[in-house]
Amino acid sequence: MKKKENQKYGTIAILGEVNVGKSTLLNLLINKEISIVTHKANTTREKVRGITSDGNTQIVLIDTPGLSSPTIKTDRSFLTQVWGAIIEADFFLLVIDCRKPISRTLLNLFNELKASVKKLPDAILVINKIDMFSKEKLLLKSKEVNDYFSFKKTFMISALKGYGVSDLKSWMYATIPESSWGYPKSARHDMTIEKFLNEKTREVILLRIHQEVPYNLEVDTYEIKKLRDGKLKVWQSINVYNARYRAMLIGKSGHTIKSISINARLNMEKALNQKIHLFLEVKLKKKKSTSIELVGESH
Ligand SMILES: Nc1nc2c(ncn2[C@@H]2O[C@H](COP(=O)(O)OP(=O)(O)OP(=O)(O)O)[C@@H](O)[C@H]2O)c(=O)[nH]1
Ligand SMILES: [Mg+2]
Repeated sequence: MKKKENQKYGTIAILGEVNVGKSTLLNLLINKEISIVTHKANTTREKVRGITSDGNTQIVLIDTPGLSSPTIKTDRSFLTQVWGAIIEADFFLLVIDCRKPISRTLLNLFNELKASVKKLPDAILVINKIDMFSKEKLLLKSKEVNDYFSFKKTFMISALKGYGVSDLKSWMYATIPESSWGYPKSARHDMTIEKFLNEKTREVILLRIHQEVPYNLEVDTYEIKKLRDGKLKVWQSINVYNARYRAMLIGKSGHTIKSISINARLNMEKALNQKIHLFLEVKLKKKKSTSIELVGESH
């Protein structure tokens, strides 16, 4: 894209432990639900880029998979994705849940950041979920975390209720460097339509199905057809590697898959603002090593 006068453009990575509200914050900052949110840990599996443009400034926010405790064996690619996002960013937001004590996972992260030989972008601490915590304790929390790692700035917010987010937004817009934009003004994310639709279905599965099943499947949109009347026909498969998981997803008399399909379609219609015909099936695929062996559910 041609360099334009006075344009500001930058990238901000959002990282932190699982379930702290990273995706909720991304959606709030770009004012669109592009990254799926559930009460379960490890909802985000791959980096998601959200884009917001306002006035002369365009910001790319990268949502990353949450870091989890060493007792949870997650895919190594999660870590690679988090570091990739840090390296590519102009600064990064470390989001923490104000109610949680500082964990070994965070201490490990601080040590790795300090030991990095690469020059890293400035770190901003975002203390989230302040709607669930007392004001007095928040100041102590901020001091405690800043004693471990020196953050350039600290914000206290509730991504769910929107508290404190306008301060964070103003700071971001003021801090983004001068540079020409990377995307057209209308761009809101960089996902393909297929990936976007896959995630809408995965969100419903995470909410509907428990235990390890949602972590051991992939949703694949393998065909999309646009009809003359503007409706979209979408064919998706949920690929699983274990016959037991297939049976759980289908449910008695196909009850479960039917309900997943209806809710996924409604989500898609809401997000895209158009009518959709969804054809959803569960496919049993050949064995693949699982990426998550133990997953903690937290609220
Ligand atoms: N009370 C409260 N809940 C919040 C807040 N922000 C997020 N949540 C809730 O926390 C849960 C996790 O939110 P996510 O945005 O999916 O968290 P995440 O950090 O992206 O999680 P992973 O993708 O699993 O790493 C959801 O149930 C959110 O509604 C907040 O400010 N206050
Ligand atoms: Mg997430």
